[in-house]
Amino acid sequence: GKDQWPRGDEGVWRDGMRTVDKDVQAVTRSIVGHVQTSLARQAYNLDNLGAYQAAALSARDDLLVNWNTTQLTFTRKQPKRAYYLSLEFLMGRTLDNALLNLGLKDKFTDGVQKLGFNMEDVIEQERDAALGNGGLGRLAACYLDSSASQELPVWGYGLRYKYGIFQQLISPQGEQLEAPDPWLDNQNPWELPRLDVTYDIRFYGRADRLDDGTGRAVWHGGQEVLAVAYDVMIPGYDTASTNNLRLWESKPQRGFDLNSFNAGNYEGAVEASNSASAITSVLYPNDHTTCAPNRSIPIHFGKELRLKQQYFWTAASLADIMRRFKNAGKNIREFPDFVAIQLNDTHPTLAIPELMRILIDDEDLTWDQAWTIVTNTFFYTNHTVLPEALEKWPVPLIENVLPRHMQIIYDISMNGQVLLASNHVSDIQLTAFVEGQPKQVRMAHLACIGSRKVNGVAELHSELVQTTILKDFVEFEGVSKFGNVTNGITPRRWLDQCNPELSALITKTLKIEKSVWLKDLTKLEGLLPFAEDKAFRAQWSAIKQRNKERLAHHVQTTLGLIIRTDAMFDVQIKRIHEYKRQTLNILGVIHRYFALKKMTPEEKKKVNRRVVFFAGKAAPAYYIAKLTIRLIVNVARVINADPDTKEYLQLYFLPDYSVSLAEVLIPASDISQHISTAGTEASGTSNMKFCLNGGLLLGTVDGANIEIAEEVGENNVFFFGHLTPAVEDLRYQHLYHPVPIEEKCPPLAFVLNQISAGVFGGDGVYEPLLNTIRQSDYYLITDDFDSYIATLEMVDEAYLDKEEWIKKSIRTTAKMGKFSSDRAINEYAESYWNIEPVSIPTGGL
Ligand code: RUG
Repeated sequence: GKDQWPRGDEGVWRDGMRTVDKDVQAVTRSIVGHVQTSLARQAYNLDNLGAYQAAALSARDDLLVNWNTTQLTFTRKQPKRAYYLSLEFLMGRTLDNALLNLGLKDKFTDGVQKLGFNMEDVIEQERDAALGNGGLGRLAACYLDSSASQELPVWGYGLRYKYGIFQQLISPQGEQLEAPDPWLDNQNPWELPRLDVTYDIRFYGRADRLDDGTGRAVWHGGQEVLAVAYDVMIPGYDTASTNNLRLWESKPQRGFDLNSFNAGNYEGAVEASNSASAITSVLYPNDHTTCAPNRSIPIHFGKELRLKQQYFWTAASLADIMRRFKNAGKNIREFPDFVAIQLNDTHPTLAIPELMRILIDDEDLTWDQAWTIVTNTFFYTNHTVLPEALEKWPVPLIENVLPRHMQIIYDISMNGQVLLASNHVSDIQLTAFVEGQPKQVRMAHLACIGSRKVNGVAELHSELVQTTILKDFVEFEGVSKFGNVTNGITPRRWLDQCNPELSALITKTLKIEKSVWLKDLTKLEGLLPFAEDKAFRAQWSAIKQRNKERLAHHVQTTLGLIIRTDAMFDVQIKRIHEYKRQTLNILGVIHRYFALKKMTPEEKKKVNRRVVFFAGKAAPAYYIAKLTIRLIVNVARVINADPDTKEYLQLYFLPDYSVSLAEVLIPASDISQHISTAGTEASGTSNMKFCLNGGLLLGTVDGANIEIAEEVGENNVFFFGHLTPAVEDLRYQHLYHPVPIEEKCPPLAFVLNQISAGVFGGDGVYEPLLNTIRQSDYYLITDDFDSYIATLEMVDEAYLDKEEWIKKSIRTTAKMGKFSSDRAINEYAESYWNIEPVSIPTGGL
C-alpha cells in the first residue's frame, strides 16, 4: 500500500534528517555535547573512561543515521533477507572498528587530541563484548561485518548474555580460575533497547493434539517468559549500509506476579522472576560441548537451562521474522522467497520444529505444505566432525520442556524413516535421529533433514562431513544438498585495525585507495613483486619489529614482564583442547630446553632465539585442558629463570585471551602454530589472521591450513604430521598393538619422564595429563612428535636467513585474498540464500 509517512511537512522532516560530513570541529562539538548532556559530567574534569563514553556516543549518532536509513530502505524495497542465527557473537571492541568503517578515524583522533586525550588510551577503555567462546562466535562477527560491507540485507539473531565468557585468572600454582564477566556494568553505548519489541515464549505445559484430522495441536499451560529485543548496529565498511544484530534478553512476563501476590505467595513470584531472568544470564563457556571421548560425560548433557536458552532464542527470533514477513503483506506460501535462515551449528536446530509448529498450529497449513516451506528456508553449517562434540538432547528432557516440539520431532523422524525405506537406504538406523537408550535426539541429523543445504567450513572438513557423520544422508538426499564454504575473516579488523602500519604500507605500495583493496582482498597480489625489493623488505620487517615492541610493551604494562624483542615470536592462541594439541607444543618447548642445556656456549651462539607465547581459556569443567595450562605456566617459571637458557628461550602464558589481546598478538607473530590432529580442526580462522599479517604458519595438514598452503605455496608454510586417512589406523594400533614410548619415540619419553620426575614441580599433579599420552594417545602425540621437532628445526634454520624469511612473509600476505570473509559471505548469499545487495543512500533519506 501507499506509504503513510511522514506526518506533517516532509521537507521539515528531511531537513531534520540531513547529515553533513563531519569535520574535526563537528566531532569535538559532538563529543563535548555528549559529555555535558548524555553523561551529565563536568567537561573540565573528565577521565579516559568518560572520554571513551562520549566519543562512543558521538560515533553512535553517525551509525544511527545510517542504520535508520538502511532499515527504512529494506522496509520499502522488501528484498529477500537472510538471518544468521548464532548463539555466539564474539564482537570484541566496537569504537575503533566503527570509526574505521565510517571513515571517521582520523577526525576523531584529531578531535580527541584537541580535547587533551590520546585516542589509543580512549579505545583501550572499552570492554570487549565477549559473547562467544572462540572461532565459531568470531566467525559470526566477521560475517556480520562482511554482510554490511557487501550491502547485503542480513540480520544476526543471538542472546544478550548478562555475563560473557568468563575472565581467566591464573593462580600462583598456575591453575586457571574463572571470574564472571559483567561486561554491561559500565553501560553499553552500542545497543539500543527495544522495550516495545517483545514476545511471550512458552515452556513446559501440555500439548494436546486435536482430533480433527488436521494434525494440529494446542500447547498451553506451563511457564511464559518475555523476550525483549536489544539492537546492535553493524556498520559496513565504506558504505552507509548498517545492518542489525538483534539480541534477546529474558524477563519475567509483565504482570507475572499478580496471581502469586494475590495468593500471598511473594517468594514464589520472586522465584519465577529469577528463573525467567536466568535464561539469558550467562554464556555457556564450552566450545565443542564436550570433553574427549570416554573420559567424561558431555558438559551440557541434560542441562535444562541450555535447552531453554536455545528455544528461547530461536522462538523469539522466528516470531520476529514472521511478524516482519507478515507486515509486508505476503502470503505465507511465499515465506522462502523472502526469508533465508542460516543455522550456525546445531544450536538453533529447534527452529525447525518451531517453524513447523507455527505453520501447522497457528497458520493452519498441512504437514506437507509446512515441510516444503521449512526445507526451503533453513541452511545448516556444521563446524565439527568430532563425534563427542555433536549435540544430543535426551527425549524426556525435550518432552518436559517443549512437549509440542517433541511430537513434531517424532513426526519428522517417522516421515524421514518412511522416505528412507522407500529409497532403499541401506542402514536406516544410522540416519535415525531419535535413538539410543535413554533415547536422544541427534541435532545434526535433525538440522540436516530440515535444511535446504548443509555446508562445512573448509574443503577437507566438508568432505569429512559427507563421508562420516552425514554419510547416509548423502546417499538418501543426494550429494547436491551438501557443499563447502571455506571460512573467512574480515580484513578490516584483522589487518587495517590491528596493524595500521602494515595497512598504510600496503596502500602506499599498491598505489590504490585503501578502500579498494580492503573490499577486494585479492588486490594484495600486487605486493608479490615487492618481495624482491630490498628497501621494501626493510620497511616490512621494521613494521613487524615495531609490532613486537608494541606487544612487549603491552605485556610489560599489564603483567609487569620484560620480554626480549630480538627473537622469533612463536605464537599459539586458541581454546585449550586436547585435539588442538597445546600439549605437543609445550612438550616441544621442554625438549628444546633440555637440548639447550646440553649445549656449549659456542653452540648456543648459533641458536635461533625464540619467545613462545600461549594464550587461551579452558572450559571450566575440562580437567585435562586445565592441567595443560598449569604445565605451561610452571614450565615457563623454570625456563625463564634458568640462566643457562633464558637468553635463547622464553615462554609466556598470557592470561585472559580475548579478541583485543589477539589484535596485539597476531601482528607481532613471526610464526604461529595450528597443530591439531589431522581431520579434527574443521577450519581454524586465526591461521588466516596470522598469515594475513605476514606471520608464517606451522601446522598439520588440517582444516583451512591446507587451503592456505594451496594459496601461498607449500614452500611458504611448514607442514608436519600424519594425514587424515592414517588417523583411524594409528588409533587402532595404540589400542591393540601398543609400543612403549621409550621404544617408539625416545626423545618424547625423556620429556615425559622429566615432567613426572618433578622438574617442573607439581608433585605428580600432571600424571593424568601425561597418561592421556602414555595410554591410548587418542590425539597422536607419540606419532607426530618426531616430525614436529624436525619441522621446528627447519623453522629455525629458515628464520636465520632473514631476507628469505621476509620474502616468505610478504608472499604469504600477498596470497591471502581468498580468505576475506567478503568472499565467504558472497558464497552464502549467491549459492545458498539467493539474496542480493541493496544500495543505501548516504546522509539519510
Ligand atoms: O573448531 C571450529 C573451528 O575449526 C572453526 O574454524 C570455527 C568456525 O567455523 O568453529 C569451531 N567450532 C566448532 N566451534 N564450535 C564448534 C563445534 O560446536
